[in-house]
Amino acid sequence: MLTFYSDDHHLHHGRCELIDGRLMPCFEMPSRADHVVQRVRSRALGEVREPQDHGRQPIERVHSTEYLDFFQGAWARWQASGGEGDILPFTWPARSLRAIKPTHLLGELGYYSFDGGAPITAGTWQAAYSAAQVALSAQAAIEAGAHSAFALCRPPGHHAASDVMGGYCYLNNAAIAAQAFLDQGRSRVAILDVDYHHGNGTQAIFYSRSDVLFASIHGHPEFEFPFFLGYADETGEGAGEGFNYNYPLAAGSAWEVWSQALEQACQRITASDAQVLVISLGVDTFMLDPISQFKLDSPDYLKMGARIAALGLPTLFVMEGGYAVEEIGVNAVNVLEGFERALKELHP
Ligand code: B3N
Ligand code: ZN
Repeated sequence: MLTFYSDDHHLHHGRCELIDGRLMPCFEMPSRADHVVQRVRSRALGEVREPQDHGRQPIERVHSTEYLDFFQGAWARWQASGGEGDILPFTWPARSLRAIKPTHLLGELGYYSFDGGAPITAGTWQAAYSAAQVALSAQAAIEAGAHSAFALCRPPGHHAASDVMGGYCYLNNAAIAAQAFLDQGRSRVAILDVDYHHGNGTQAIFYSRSDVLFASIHGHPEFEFPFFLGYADETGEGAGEGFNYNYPLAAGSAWEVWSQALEQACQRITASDAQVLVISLGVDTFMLDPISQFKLDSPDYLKMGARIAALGLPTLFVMEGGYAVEEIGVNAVNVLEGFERALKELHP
């Protein structure tokens, strides 16, 4: 399997996030992607390629121009105003306030974010832009005939909506790739989000559309981030009714329970007649993940890959979360190896 990867992700390294009333070093750190690419190389999964630059246009198919302009220009504005350290929002247009866009940089950042978990640093735009190009390059490889590809994106993307950042995410790499498939002639795409957290951004982007089926298996939002989306009764709206499926699970869920939800999601994908599949591949479902509460073990990821392969669709894997840094490479690559092995068994 081809992997697409850019060292540009090192340009983004937030200093801290607020947890339990304390500022802690960010869990979302560069060594995450370093471990994954090392594992890809050590297992000889296939060639690791630099992304091509597809420009801003395919990103603008998912994110608003105003949002992108704000994000791209935020660091320069921050510096010009004498700002020091990462740019972090501290107020949001919640109920009882008006969702109007202020002129102050930090007010505007509150307008364009849903939490304080997406710090903007000097290199965040470039890192996020390159991650989107990684996803687009992997998508292009599939359009050029590859059955599968791995977009080793960092920062992740599935919490980012059209004009909202949050949850370590700025540009929605999986959604950008899915939209590119549609723009290049596919008529139906499925996105399966196996990250521990609900892919609220991806859901929001495609919620009223019938050309993208979105299915997500995640910690129940009653107790887990992002809390305000990801319930089972969110099934799409308007033309998108019946094209959104959430499988919120209890804390402590292990493979036996998790795989039942995977089975249901896979049956929805098969029924949808999707022509191509995008996997939002988070491995924060791992039992030792420091911020999550599922109990998947490393061999389970091989089985996950095998079930995904049985869908028989051209498949783009897009890296999302996973914070057990020592094991993130093994777990992510196990999904890819499980996928490849199953393919060989299905089509020797
Ligand atoms: O949910 C958390 C969180 C939970 C537990 C923690 N411990 C026990 C130290 C720390 C943090 N934080 C909110 C931000 C989570 C963003 C998740 C990003 C992600 O992986 N999305 O898929
Ligand atoms: Zn996650």
